[in-house]
Amino acid sequence: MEAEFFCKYHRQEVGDNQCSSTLTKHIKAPIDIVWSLVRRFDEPQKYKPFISDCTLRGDLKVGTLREVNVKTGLPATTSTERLELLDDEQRVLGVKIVGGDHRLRNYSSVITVHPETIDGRSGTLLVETFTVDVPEGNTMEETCYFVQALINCNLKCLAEISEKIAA
Ligand code: A9S
Repeated sequence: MEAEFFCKYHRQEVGDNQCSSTLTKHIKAPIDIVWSLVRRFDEPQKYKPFISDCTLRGDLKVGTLREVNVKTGLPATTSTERLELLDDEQRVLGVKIVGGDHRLRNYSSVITVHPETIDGRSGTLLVETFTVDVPEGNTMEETCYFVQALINCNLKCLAEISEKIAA
């Protein structure tokens, strides 16, 4: 991936009391399968294991909000999220969390997907960067660890589902 592409989409302004991290996932499935799942802002439950369902207010365009219902057992029940960017050419998805009964304030995420060859087969490199406020009473490390663990679960499920479709 070119450096300017990375800087354009994955370099986020990080405030003093925020944490930010970039995670990657190598998926043994063609990019079109992976992107077809990632781009569905209206159905995050397709691959996110903690989401039970989602209601979209409007259609798939910048500014549209979704109401996400979270499965029981997590420190949240709902999350309101805004579609910031959906580019099918560059395969970029940008989402901001704007509400909900959780503790992730000013959460912003960008996902980009890139074609690559894995074991001589067409695969996908997924890159996800997030930035979020460190909640009162938590450390930067705790916050980063918590969010990275959740995203890694999402990406593990995304890879499993994509690889099953590709098989
Ligand atoms: O959904 C994502 O892409 C990433 C995260 C970190 C979502 C987290 C979450 O949905 C829970 C899983 C419910 C955890 C929200 C918004 C808050 C949480 O506390």
